[in-house]
Amino acid sequence: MMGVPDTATKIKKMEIRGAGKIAKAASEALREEAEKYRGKDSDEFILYMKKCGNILLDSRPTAVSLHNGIFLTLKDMEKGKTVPEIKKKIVSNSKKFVADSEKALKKISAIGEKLISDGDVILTHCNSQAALSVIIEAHRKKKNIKVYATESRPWGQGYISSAQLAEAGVDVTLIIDSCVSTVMDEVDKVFVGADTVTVKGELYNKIGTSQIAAIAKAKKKKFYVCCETYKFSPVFRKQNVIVEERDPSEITGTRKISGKIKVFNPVFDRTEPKYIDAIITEKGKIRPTDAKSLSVKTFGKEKSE
Ligand code: RUB
Repeated sequence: MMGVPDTATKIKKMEIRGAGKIAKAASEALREEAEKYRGKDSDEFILYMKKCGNILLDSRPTAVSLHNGIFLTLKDMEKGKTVPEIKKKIVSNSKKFVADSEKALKKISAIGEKLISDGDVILTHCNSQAALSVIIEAHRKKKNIKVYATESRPWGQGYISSAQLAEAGVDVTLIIDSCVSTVMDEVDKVFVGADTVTVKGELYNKIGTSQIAAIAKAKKKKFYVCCETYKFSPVFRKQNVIVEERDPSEITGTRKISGKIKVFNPVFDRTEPKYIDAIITEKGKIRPTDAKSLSVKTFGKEKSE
């Protein structure tokens, strides 16, 4: 277990990455901070835990999972009157959040695999635990599938995905991102994860997702988003989703380029709902137009409208 500052640094540096993993790591870090707190004043403890939550929140801006994971872990802590009571609440919230996340992934894999038929060629982008769990479950059900995994520059998360798929015994082919159009004729279905799904049913996911969705639509291929409901975003209903931009050196690497050249490195992009056939959640398969009602069910009307 790591404390809050270490976890926030690891998230910033992408040593812990992926919307689900950062949310769980943040929740566990808050649990650890709460458990090791030695003060006696409950108001000070609450302030301290809020400060810890804010440190984690600042580590990556786009994935609403991080916000929701922190919110659900610190939820109702004010109802505790003493430090031990507050600690108990935070610890049980965190355990519940992590356990629910794991259960959600299992449900998503069970629901999603039904969308995969024997003989399907699938394309996935970046490295999503939710999307891979669906694909691996279909393979486990003995469906004969072939997967294209995009490299996902600049970080190369596709190397992680292809290794995980190969390890599970799936027939996987790694491609560069600009090869998507070339293979799309052969592809039947695209499965990707989510960092945020807004109440309008827009998807924020790894940069390049929206291009893949547009190509899939143009070639009449199915485009599915696999995501736990804690990636639905009541917080971004009024403010726009902040798309993280990272250091240009992540793109240029060791290449020397002229100082006159600007480099733009946004990490995520927005896919319009019209490109999405369905969003697979632990509460079922929904259309993007149902994102608002699912958000209301999950987070309450006041937060989601
Ligand atoms: C990861 C990414 C993933 C989503 C969903 O980006 O875009 O598709 O986070 O992943 P990064 P999961 O590597 O920059 O964090 O389904 O595992 O939550």
